[in-house]
Amino acid sequence: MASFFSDPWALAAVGIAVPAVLMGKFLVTRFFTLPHSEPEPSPKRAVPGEEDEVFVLYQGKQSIAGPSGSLSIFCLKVETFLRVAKIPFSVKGALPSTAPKGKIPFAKHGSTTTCDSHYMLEYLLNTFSKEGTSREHAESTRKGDAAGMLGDLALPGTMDARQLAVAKAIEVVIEHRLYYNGMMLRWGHDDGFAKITKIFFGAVPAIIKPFILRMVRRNVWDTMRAQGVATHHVSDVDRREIEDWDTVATLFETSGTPFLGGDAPCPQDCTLFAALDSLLNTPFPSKAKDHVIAKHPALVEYADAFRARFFPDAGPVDMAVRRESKLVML
Ligand SMILES: N[C@@H](CCC(=O)N[C@@H](CS)C(=O)NCC(=O)O)C(=O)O
Repeated sequence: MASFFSDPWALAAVGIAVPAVLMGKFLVTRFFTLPHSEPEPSPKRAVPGEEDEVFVLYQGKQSIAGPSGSLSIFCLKVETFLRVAKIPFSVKGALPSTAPKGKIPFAKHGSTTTCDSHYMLEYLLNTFSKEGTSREHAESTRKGDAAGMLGDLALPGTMDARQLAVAKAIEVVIEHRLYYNGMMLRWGHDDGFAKITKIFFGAVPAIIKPFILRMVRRNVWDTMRAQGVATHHVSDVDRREIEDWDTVATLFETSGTPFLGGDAPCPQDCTLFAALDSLLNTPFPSKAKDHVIAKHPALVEYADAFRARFFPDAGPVDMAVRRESKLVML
């Protein structure tokens, strides 16, 4: 044994072999294996007896009332829904790395965990609305709600098929197209990323900051590449974003009602509000922001009125942030 530790060739061989094996294992896991656990189905409603527990929403620390505004449209969508539906809730800060499925928001309600804003809203509707699957509980606790309503929310069952289809189509445009354009603006381009660095990584110690920044930005870049947006020049991304907002505006304006849900907001109004607030009231200038402000005043008025009604604690819109525009990139 003594001779092994005194033999420089043996030590060098171990010094090379151990990192090589670890690196090989990492590469095989990272690039050649699929996650083998089958995802569990989303819970559809509260466990009986747990409906009265407080619903806890885990989301990013940047809140609509904070200096940088609502940075995650998915988190803001769920918080908006809870406020509109008047469901008691509390909020806790979380990072994607601590989330059960690697993304925020997620939620805990009694012994039940829900991930993904879509399935959270489904769970909340089933648990709390009179029309939901937890009817007995809802009827006993939400007597004050008018028929077809949950708090101030119009339930999907009150909407006609076309109205509901329009609302859902708008949500798809927002979550699967516009969201990624915003991501490119914030994480892909250097000006946006400089702001993201200040907002998210201000507290990271300087010595490890460059590595953390590169690692996280690289991860986000992989997502944007897989989705496709990162393969395009900024001018192409901008043009498509503007087209998408025009589509949303046309569908909204031609509906002839104050909300997608008619006279009251429906679940997809929460998504539309979140996307507009995130576009208009965060410090990330873009051509699409300028375009919406100039060409679609009805959308801007809708977002501002929604904010004033359901987020009075967020205070008035910061017009300096609203006016900050025409970022020149690349
Ligand atoms: N479909 C999900 C999307 C959630 C999502 O993409 N969240 C982002 C923050 S806005 C996230 O956690 N990203 C981390 C990652 O993808 O690694 C939902 O509706 O909740």
